[in-house]
Amino acid sequence: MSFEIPKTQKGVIFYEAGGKLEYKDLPVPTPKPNEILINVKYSGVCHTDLHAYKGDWADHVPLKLPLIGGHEGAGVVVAMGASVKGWKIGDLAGIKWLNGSCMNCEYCELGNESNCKHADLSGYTHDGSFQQYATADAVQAAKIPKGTDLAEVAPILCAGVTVYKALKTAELIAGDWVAISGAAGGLGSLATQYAKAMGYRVVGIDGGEGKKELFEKCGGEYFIDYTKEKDIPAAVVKATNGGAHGVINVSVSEKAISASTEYVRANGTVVLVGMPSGAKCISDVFDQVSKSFKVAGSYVGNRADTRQALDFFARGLVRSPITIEPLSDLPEIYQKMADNKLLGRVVVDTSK
Ligand code: 8ID
Ligand code: ZN
Ligand code: ZN
Repeated sequence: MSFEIPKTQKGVIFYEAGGKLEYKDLPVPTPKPNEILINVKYSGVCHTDLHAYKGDWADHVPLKLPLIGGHEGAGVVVAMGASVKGWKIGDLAGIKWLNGSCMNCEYCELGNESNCKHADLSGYTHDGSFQQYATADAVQAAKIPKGTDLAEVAPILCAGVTVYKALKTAELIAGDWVAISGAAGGLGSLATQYAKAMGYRVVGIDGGEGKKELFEKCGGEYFIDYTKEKDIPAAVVKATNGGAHGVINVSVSEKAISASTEYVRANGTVVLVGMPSGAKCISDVFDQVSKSFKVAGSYVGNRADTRQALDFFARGLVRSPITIEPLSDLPEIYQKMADNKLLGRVVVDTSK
């Protein structure tokens, strides 16, 4: 199998953080010896892409500029560098946030590649999936089974993997209560489904039009609307008869993150996933000691987490709650995301 590769393509690029998002003709990149070239068909739009575009995290990790964002890309391998192993032209491949790492440090050695100091990030330090042709490190690119719907699988590549790993980090057992703060967003709507598939009971916190319906469609059991409920910790403690055994924080709200330390059950785990710019998680020390709960961070997942998260999807245990929009509409999608108006995940079609 071989593909004709054009010299130019469409993509969305910006030249400075928060600057104009330009949908235009861009050169098709050439894969390095260790890279595959993917004809990206669809890409999920993660809130991380909006943080990157706004420069929210630039003090922590410098942003590549100019930048083509996107890190939930699904497409077809159309070319590859000379040292690539394990891929064939025509295979389906996924672009993830972690595009590469040194594979040599103590973190990489143990499979904690996302913690590598030399991590290369798609749509942040490496041009990502908001273009029709993107390069990806052959070791980190995700293998997508033949016949998979590429629009539906796209959000699994970041949102799915991340929440699956975060749920593992909470160390729950079947029957435990897990609270998901931000339950009807891109990560939250998948977290609810993974949690249910893993045997947990889900209480979801979110607010706004249609969020309760989406949460219940995803298998959630008890919904709390943060725009209506005055005392969220009390409401979670009541719904779970003593507090959630685990909390997955996927909201983009500093206040909601700190509140989760008030409704976690004794000996439970608060997992931090959402990263509002400059946020602090405030936990009362007396409460944390006397209730002996943990606060843990969770950052995407490794290659095994990716394979396992994709397997849940392939078996139909989780479905992507997607709306498909043209790539050229990315500025409007970011605006709706910033205004908290999206339900589930938007996936962009790179052909439009
Ligand atoms: O590896 C990681 N740690 C990782 C991976 C991927 C994404 C972290 N993230 C981060 C993103 O950078 C972002 O900060 O997770 C966060 C959520 O990403 P997302 O799910 O892609 O965002 P979204 O679709 O906009 O969903 C956010 C939801 O939070 C709700 C919103 O209504 C929305 O449904 N929410 C907000 I904002 N404030 C809330 C509050 N106070 C709230 N829900 C409950 N209480
Ligand atoms: Zn993401
Ligand atoms: Zn490393």
